Amino acid sequence: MPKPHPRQESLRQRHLLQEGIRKGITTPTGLIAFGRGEAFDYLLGEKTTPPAKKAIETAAARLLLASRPVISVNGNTAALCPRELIALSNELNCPLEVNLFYGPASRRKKISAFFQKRGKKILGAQKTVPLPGLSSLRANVDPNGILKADTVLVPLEDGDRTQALKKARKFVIAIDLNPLSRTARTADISIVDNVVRAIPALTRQIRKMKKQRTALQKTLNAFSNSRNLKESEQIIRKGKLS
Ligand code: PTJ
Repeated sequence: MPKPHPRQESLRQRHLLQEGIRKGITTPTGLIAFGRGEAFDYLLGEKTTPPAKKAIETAAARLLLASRPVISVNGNTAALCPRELIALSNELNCPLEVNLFYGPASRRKKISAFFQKRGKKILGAQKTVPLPGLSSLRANVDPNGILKADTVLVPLEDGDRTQALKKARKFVIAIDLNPLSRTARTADISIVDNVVRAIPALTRQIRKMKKQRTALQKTLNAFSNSRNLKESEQIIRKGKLS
């Protein structure tokens, strides 16, 4: 990687995905999904915007209030921010679960081994059961993980699963750079930010809010996902807050 380079961080993320594909943990289609996300990120100034900060604060409150939170991991997030995902799951004392859209099924085992190498056992690579209302591979969930979860964090997701999770009465927190996506519109809280920034920001926020537990429900009640998404959309369309 050329150093220094004005687009160094972007090159770093692309390189991580390229490596993910080489290791067999990321699907080649993940590059296309990332490219779309990168375009939105460019328009958002490649920063965690004020509406994203609000969504992160609210997501932290909900994750601290949840009785069985689970963090879903796919091929892109495994490649982009594995250590950050482990730190978040340790901070919350909740499981990571691999859940993939694309085959082959062996990719689940590779992702599980990838985390195991970093000292973290994750769910979703052993016995799975179908989540009702979903025809894609994403329907395969761990009976002790997403199936029983009350809150699921879904970074970089597709709309169908978010809808299926909602139908299964889960509280869904999404991280998606596209404020117009079905995922962003269906989730209860959508963080319009790059996972690479959002996951560590969420961990920091949880650490901070653990000390002020009483305000959690108030923070959650004050949040409107549709209003927050509109604010992100305004930044993208007009380059400023509404
Ligand atoms: O590993 P798999 O098989 O589960 O597949 C993962 C991908 C991401 C390929 C799959 O879920 C997929 O095709 O996703 P979509 O439907 O293309 O949606 C991806 C969404 O994530 C889009 O709205 C992108 O804008 C957004 N996105 C891409 N990169 C990032 C992102 N959001 C946050 N951070 C990113 N780095």
